[in-house]
Amino acid sequence: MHAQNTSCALSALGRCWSAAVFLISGAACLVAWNSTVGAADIAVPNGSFETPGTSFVDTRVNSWQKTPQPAWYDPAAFGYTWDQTSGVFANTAPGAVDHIDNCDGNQALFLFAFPQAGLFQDYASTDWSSSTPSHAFDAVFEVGMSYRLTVGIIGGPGLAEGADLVLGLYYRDSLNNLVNVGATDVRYSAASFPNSTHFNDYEVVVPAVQAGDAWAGQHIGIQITAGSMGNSYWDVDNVRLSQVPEPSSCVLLLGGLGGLWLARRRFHRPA
Ligand SMILES: [Ca+2]
Repeated sequence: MHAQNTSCALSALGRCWSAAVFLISGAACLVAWNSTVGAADIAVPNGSFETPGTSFVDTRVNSWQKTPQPAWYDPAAFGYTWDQTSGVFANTAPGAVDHIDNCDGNQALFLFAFPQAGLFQDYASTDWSSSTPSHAFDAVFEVGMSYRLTVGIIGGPGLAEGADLVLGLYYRDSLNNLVNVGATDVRYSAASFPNSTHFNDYEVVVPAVQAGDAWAGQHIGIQITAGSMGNSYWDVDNVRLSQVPEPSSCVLLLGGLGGLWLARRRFHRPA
């Protein structure tokens, strides 16, 4: 009788211990989850195209590297050097007919709608000021994190219907190719861009990085590239990048502990 009571007491203690582990783990997960959500913005150097400062336009764009001139492009035929296909510009004064009403800061980027015209930035990229990478943008794709790129876009007046602009998050493979992990094709229509004075946000979302992904631990790259001939230009501003911890690891842990707890209860339940 005494031995049976002792056994019952130990069984009850075991159930309490399992419940305590489950609850403590759950609480720890929730604390960790809440403490990280919303606190993971990644700074993008010159993501708002505020430098170099200009009162009109400047084809130099700090911190961003321009795509190389493609073989098909003939500056004489188009009347612009390849370098002139993108640059920073100053917003006009409030009240002006072409004033952008939600420009972040005072400047933004213009990009001609010429195929392959664009800019990119990663750990190994350069800008107009030096051929040596500054390594200022050093974020990497961390396992268990998902990534969100948000960019303000304006389609310029007269852009051809269907002209596109590609936003991408990439890594460099072993051959130094820029390989998109996620991309969004922004396609112009008069309906989706009813004016050229207000930025619309577009996003690229990369789901939680897995340990086996080729980009796990690799430096993050951002690219903004015109996809087709559009007979006009795009404006770009306020490039934002954030990382969000994948909650499924906590959910899986809680699910696993909950399963163990239930199994243990069933094991000790009298027949
Ligand atoms: Ca800006």
